[in-house]
Amino acid sequence: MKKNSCILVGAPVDSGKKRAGCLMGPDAYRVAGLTTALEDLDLDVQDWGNVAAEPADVPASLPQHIFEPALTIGWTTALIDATERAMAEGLPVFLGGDHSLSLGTVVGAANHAAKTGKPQFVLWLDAHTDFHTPQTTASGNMHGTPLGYASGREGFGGFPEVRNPVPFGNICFLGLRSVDPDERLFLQDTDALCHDMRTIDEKGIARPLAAFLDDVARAGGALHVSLDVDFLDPTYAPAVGTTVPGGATIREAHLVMEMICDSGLMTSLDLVELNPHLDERGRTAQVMVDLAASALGRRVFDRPTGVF
Ligand code: 6HN
Ligand code: MN
Ligand code: MN
Ligand code: MN
Repeated sequence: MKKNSCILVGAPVDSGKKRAGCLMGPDAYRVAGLTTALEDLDLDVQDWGNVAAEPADVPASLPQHIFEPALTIGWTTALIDATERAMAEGLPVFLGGDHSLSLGTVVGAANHAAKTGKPQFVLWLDAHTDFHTPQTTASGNMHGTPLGYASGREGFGGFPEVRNPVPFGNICFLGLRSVDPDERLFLQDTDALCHDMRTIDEKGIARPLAAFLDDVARAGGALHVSLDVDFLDPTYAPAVGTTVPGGATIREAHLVMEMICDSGLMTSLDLVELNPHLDERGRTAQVMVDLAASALGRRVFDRPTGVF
């Protein structure tokens, strides 16, 4: 029987915010043993190496306070293409890189889903909603904008056209605890599923996630999962520039990954925002590798699915 193919795509994107270091992320995941961890799950693992990007032209319509727009447009173009190519061959795992890489991966995934006639869904595991546009971001950091772009919000002049915007109602957030006023105002008028840490404290993490996975299954959808290091509490995952206290525990994060795996719905995965320069003896890289392994089948014991 042909093994399931998992394709590692390095995306050393560092242009999405001012603090440097995420460009070392792909190598940190490789050094932490991602390939072996996935091969141990009997997957066929192909490492496609790192994607490269060329700076692009920046139109005058893009606000002046945007940081490194030429490079971020270049990355978006390159990653849309890499994502579409990888998804034709297997399940891509994108090794970031800051979260601006998801301008490319989510749009590329949605283009692939459209080709196969499936609706695209997105699970965003993050302290932040990353729903800005170049006009609403106060920081000018494009890592705060990938879902604004992929859902088809206006104002991304110079970036590739979004042919298959992800409907707001197909987006589920888990772990929110830092949402800017403009993002909140916008999202409140949409049907996006916004689960903050209070919801998780009150209901547990399994119930809101199970409900979303049921939606995806019922719709026959493709599921892109984007795991930002700052979804986790900084005590477990210090290697990120945007730490916010009060995040998910290791066990909550593994449960999320295990439920995603049991659902059989995940079609692409981002590992983003790891800044190895801020890590302690590689422990954050290791946590992210372990979480990726859980999402792709690592188990202590097998158990029947559908227990939620
Ligand atoms: N991330 N909302 C803040 C901003 O600058 O727009 C923080 C963004 C964080 C980005 O989570 O990848
Ligand atoms: Mn496919
Ligand atoms: Mn993020
Ligand atoms: Mn974040």
